[in-house]
Amino acid sequence: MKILVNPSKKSWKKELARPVQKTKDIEKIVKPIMKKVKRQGDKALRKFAFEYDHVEIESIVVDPSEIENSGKHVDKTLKSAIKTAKSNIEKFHKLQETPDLSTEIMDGVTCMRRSVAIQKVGLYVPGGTAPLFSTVLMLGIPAKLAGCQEIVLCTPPGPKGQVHPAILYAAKLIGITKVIKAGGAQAIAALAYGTESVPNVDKIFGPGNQYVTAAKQLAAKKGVAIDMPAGPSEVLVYADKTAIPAFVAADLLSQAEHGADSQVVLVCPSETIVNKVMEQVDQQLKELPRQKTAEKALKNSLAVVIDKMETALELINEYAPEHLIINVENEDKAVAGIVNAGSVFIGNYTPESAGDYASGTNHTLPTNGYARSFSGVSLDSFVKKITYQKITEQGLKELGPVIEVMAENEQLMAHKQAVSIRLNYRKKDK
Ligand code: HSO
Ligand code: ZN
Repeated sequence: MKILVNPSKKSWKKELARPVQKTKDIEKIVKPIMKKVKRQGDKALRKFAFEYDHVEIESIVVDPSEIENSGKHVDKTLKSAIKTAKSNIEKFHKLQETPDLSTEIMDGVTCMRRSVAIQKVGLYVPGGTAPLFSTVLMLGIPAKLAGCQEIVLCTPPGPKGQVHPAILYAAKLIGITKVIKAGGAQAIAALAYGTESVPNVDKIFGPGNQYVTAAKQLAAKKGVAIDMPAGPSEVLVYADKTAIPAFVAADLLSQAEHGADSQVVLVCPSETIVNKVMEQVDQQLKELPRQKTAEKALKNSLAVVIDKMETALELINEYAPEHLIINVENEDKAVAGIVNAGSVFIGNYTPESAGDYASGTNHTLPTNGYARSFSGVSLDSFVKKITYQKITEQGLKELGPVIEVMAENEQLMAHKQAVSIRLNYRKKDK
């Protein structure tokens, strides 16, 4: 990890740049995959499962009985943990429901707004070495709460052509019945275009590697909505002398182990604290099964010494981390000063893993600086808001002249006429 001491503001952008992603090269690989799925449907999915996942798959769709019986293959303590996490995530996301709005704006002019579920959604859940069953909860729970009619879950098949039982178990608890054995860009293509077995959807959610992300972006160009442009995981820890170095190191490593392209940043008011944390990082790293991955991520990472809190907050806001851990004495002041972050974790006893799994907040968050303008996934991501209005004859008498004069000045006479014809209707009759 590189260490910077009071770097000049001018240098922040360059020093804090995320590892570059070569999107052009990736698109070149992803486009033909998507085209093939569009043309050949399930046949292409089977072919890609063989090519990329090295398994022969007869049925792309997981048999419902397999979902139903998945609990038999999941350890008891894990099942109970998943249930607790589910209940917490449900509680927090249920709270996010927005009430329908209705108000009489002027006499006889009523405006309303209602949240309506996006009808068909596709959830992508990464598999492979780390089957992210937690992501099933993070996406499936708000989708169900929102009332989405069709929920399709895609996840790559494991070495025996099976889906990890914990993924199926989480799906079962939520009530997801359609699970598709497909991963990578081909899964996104199936959700975007539809195949014989996979219904096409209105919006695609979920994290994934660079191929999945590129495919989602291509799908977005074709008019399918996506949750956000996801990138590699990141965490920024802001720690002072009140932070416990071993805890800080563990938090940095928890994101570093996600992938070689992940980035972690440590911001401290003094170099002494940085050194203490680094010592802990070295020590804890040795014990990690994913040591190699974490080591690579640490190469892209840095520690920044900034003595003044105001300046530190300015840097954090400019970086706009996906996850921000605040471990400083005056935490209230620091929290209040944050305007750009995906999710904030406050105090010594709030590890980022809590939000990844079980506290209740969502772990699908904006990376790569998108936290400046994007929110993480929430119940809102699964609904759209429809507005309604009802104007009475008397109401239009009031409001009509306002519309008429505005339309006239925009020189849109048909717009004006749509009002005038109504205002004059009775007069003519009489
Ligand atoms: N930190 C990841 C989510 C995750 N971590 C899933 C563990 N499992 C992205 O926010
Ligand atoms: Zn994580």
